[in-house]
Amino acid sequence: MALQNKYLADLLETVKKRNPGEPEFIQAVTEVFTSLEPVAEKRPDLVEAGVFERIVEPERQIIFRVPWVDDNGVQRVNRGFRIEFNSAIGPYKGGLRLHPSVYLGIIKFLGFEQIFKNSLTTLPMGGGKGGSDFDPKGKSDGEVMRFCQSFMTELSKHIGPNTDVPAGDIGTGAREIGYMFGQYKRLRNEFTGVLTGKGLTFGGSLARTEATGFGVCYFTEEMLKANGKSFKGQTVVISGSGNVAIYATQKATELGAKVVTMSDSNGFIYDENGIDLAAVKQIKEVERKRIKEYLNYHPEAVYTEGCSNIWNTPCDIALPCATQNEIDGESAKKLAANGCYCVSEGANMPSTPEAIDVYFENKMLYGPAKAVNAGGVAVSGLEMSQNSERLSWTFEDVDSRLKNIMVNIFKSCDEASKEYGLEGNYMAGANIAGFLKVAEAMKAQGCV
Ligand code: NDP
Ligand code: 2IT
Repeated sequence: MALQNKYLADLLETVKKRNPGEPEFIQAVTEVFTSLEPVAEKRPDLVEAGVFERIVEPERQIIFRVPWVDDNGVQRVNRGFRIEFNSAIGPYKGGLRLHPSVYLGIIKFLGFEQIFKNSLTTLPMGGGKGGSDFDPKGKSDGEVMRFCQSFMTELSKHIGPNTDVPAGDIGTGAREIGYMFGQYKRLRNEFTGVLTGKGLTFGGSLARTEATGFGVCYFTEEMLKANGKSFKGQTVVISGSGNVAIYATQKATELGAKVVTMSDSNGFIYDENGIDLAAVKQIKEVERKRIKEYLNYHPEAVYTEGCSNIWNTPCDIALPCATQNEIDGESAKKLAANGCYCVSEGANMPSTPEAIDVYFENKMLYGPAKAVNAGGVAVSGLEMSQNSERLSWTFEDVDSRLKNIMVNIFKSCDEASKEYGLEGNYMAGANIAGFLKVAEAMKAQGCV
């Protein structure tokens, strides 16, 4: 649907012209602008302060060469990125994605989303994102280490505990963060909380590993509760089998649901008895193998090659936890036709605009990524606090703060949706609530 507000429609055209060949970034801006139309009408002061123009332009974009030597002595070159998008409410904060599909448009969409997500957490964090087109899959530990050291050699010039604090994302887990932290410490001769998602022996926070997936379920449970439902007894389809998917599966199961699928980029497994998470953890976290291996543990389960048919699986609730645009309009229609009444997003922007239209047409409960998956960065914020005071909190303490934050994020989305006459549209609620805090800060700080 075209934008009705002329000011935002014209600005979107400018954004499209200024950022050619970046469809994911344009998709993210279009969605946010669609939600912000009533805000632009109601708040001419923010229009006058140039907040909309400034918020779509990254404060700084860093692109750099990452040379490294593979195990055969061959020189390799990847491209590194860090987009420092917005520092109105705190130091730039956001993950690093290592995946062959990474290019400027992916990092910019993720950095843009991160601004609003971080604002929703209520913690003082600006928005940023980075990464590289390096593919950790099939690389030895030594190769991953040499890549991470080279990547950090350049990145270290731009980040710092009060400037920009990266973390994990697709392809970047505890191993990669450890290598990067070691290199930063060596280069700068300082031990600071410059990265989050660190190992527990050197400043990491308990519950950071679980945070995104647990947070997905805390938000979703709250959304279900507000609509007279709960996870109890529900059949859940989860995509992905990485950090977010694994801990979403664990928490959904603890809350009484039966999770019947998980996937990787090759295909998906269906286990009608409910996923055996110990087997998945062994395959993915320990052995770094493919999800197909699940059949070695459970021959009665079914493996299907390819990812998209996962959305044909009948379910009550779908939690996409793999990657952007993994649910298109057709997949969304299949979900709806098979009785799915709730889609809540663990991955960043997993639904295409057409899929989102289908959710609304079918009156499904829709939890948007920037609210639903904010638990990861929220606990990153708590890791920063612990590093600053040189203390570590217990698992229970961090987990209960996480839960509290997720409950409040749902509340903010719900209230903003009601205030703007869009009750039940949590996408609009998340975009509006996330935007307003950043916008007020940008206005107060003047034209910077
Ligand atoms: P991981 O690297 O741990 O896992 C990613 C999972 O998604 C893997 O199963 C992977 O399969 C699959 N996947 C990745 N890319 C594709 C693709 N192009 N097509 C199909 N499947 C794919 O990453 P995370 O679990 O950390 O991240 C998952 C999502 O959650 C991402 O969108 C990320 O941005 C988002 N997110 C992550 C947070 C975090 O704290 N880690 C916080 C908030 C959001 P394969 O192994 O075959 O590549
Ligand atoms: O998308 C995300 O929010 C993340 N990958 C986590 C970012 C962080 O800084 O913990």
